[in-house]
Parts: sequence; structure tokens; C-alpha cells
Amino acid sequence: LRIEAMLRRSIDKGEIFLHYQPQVEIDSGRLIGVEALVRWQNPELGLVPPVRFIPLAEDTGFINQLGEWVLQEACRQMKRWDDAGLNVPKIAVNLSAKQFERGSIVNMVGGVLEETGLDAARLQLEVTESVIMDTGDALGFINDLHSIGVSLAIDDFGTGYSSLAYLKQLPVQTLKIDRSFIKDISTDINDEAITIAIIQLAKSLNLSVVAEGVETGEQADFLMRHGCNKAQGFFYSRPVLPDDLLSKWRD
Ligand code: G
Ligand code: G
Ligand code: MN
Ligand code: NA
Repeated sequence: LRIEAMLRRSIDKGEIFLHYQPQVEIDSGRLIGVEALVRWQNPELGLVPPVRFIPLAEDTGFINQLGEWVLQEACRQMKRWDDAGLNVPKIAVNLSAKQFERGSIVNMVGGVLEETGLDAARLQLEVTESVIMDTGDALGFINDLHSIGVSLAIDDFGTGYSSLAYLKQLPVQTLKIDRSFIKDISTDINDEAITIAIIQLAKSLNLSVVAEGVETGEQADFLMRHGCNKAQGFFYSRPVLPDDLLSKWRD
């Protein structure tokens, strides 16, 4: 309960900030985007991981405020990188199921884009399969988001359940292969088979595919050999602060 009260005040106290993890084109090593990942640094609690405070934020409704703050900050950061001469083509921001419940998600996203001036084509929203399958009228919400020009990625793909018929109908652009499949890609034949199947599925549905949790060059080679040329993971970079991205990627 006390942590809940602390979380409610976290934004105003300036305790919330974002890390950014690069997404890379495997063969060229080019930076193709970043994923924004929220952090909470509290004087008493220290650095609280999102797996601990996102569920709490969801249960208390604070996720709506937090989600809007994250999106605003992510869009503003794109402007700062632009001004500093770093080309970050695209930013991905995670959305939780609770943010779809109020029905005003499109207004929120549209409002933030207008206010920050970020081109909608440079914003990608990440949702999990369960967000899509469990949200009433997900198709409607996703169509609305698509109509204002933002793209959508399905996060943690392969760990939830989603209907392929549904997937075909949705204006989704990207599948992100969950890192649990990538982890043992060179030793576990089931993980290999699943990864190859997801890449093939993406190809046949004309979707882009990004592998998550790439930690080794062998994993990157495997992915490239099987037709996935986009990756995110510690092999390329951990999630970092904006200035670290600048110093590593600006030429
Ligand atoms: O960075 P990592 O520990 O950084 O993230 C753990 C989990 O928290 C991931 O599943 C990620 O999707 C989720 N997460 C990170 N940032 C956000 C955010 O801004 N909003 C939501 N809803 N989830 C987030
Ligand atoms: O669920 P989502 O994909 O949004 O989660 C992102 C999470 O994955 C973050 O917690 C991030 O720190 C973590 N992550 C990113 N790259 C790697 C990696 O290469 N290995 C591992 N183990 N975790 C990673
Ligand atoms: Mn994600
Ligand atoms: Na993921």
C-alpha cells in the first residue's frame, strides 16, 4: 500500500525515466529503431524493475497516467535526437491491456503526437497477443491507431495465443519473436523450429519480424540465415540512456 502511494507520486517527483534499447539490422549493423523501456528510481526503494511496478500500476489505474507520460517522453526524446543529429528512424512504446479499457487510446496517442510533433510513421506501439485477444473490440482500436498512421508490433510473439485468422485481419506490421525462443536457438531443436516457423509466418503474412533477446553472434547468424534481418538484444546493446545512444550511434 505504501509502495502504491509512492508510485502515484513518482511522476511528479521526477522518479520515472526511460531507457532505450536499439533495434539493429543484422547484416549492416544499422540502427533501425529503439524500444522505450520505463524505469522507476526511488530514493527508498532503489531502482524498481518494471515487472514489479507495471502490474501495480495496472491494478490501481495509474497505468493510464504512466502510459501517457512514457509516450510523451519517448516522442520528445525523438525530437532531441533529431536536433542532436542522430537518426533514430523509429521508436517502439509498450502498451498494456488496461490502457485499452478506457476506449480513449486513439485520442491519447493522437494528442501526444500532435503536441510533440512526432511523425506518426515513426511511432510503433507494442502489444502482446493477449492484449489483442482479450480486449473487446481490439480490431476497432487497432484499426483506429492504424488510421492515424502509427504502426503496431506484436510483442513476445509465440508465448501467448493468437488466432492466425485474426492476425490476418489486423493492420499489424511487425512480429517480435519472444526472447525465450532465441535463448537456446543453437541447442534446442524445438526452439529452432518455432523460430523458423515464426519467420516464415511473418513472411507469408507480409509482416516485418524482429528477434528479441539476441545475446550472441551465433544467434544473429542463425536468424539471418533463416530470413530474419532485424534484432534487439544484449549482443547489440542493453537498454541505455539517451546520451549513450548518441555516443554509440551518431557518426
Ligand atoms: O526492461 P525490462 O525489464 O526492461 O522490461 C520488462 C517488461 O516491462 C517488458 O515486458 C516490457 O514490455 C515491460 N515494459 C517496459 N516498459 C514499459 C512501458 O512503458 N509500458 C508497459 N506497459 N510495459 C513496459
Ligand atoms: O517484453 P519486452 O520485450 O518488452 O521486454 C523487454 C525486456 O527484455 C527488458 O526487460 C529488457 O531489459 C530485456 N532484454 C532485452 N534484451 C535482452 C537480452 O538480450 N537478454 C535478456 N535476457 N533480456 C533482454
Ligand atoms: Mn516490448
Ligand atoms: Na518481448
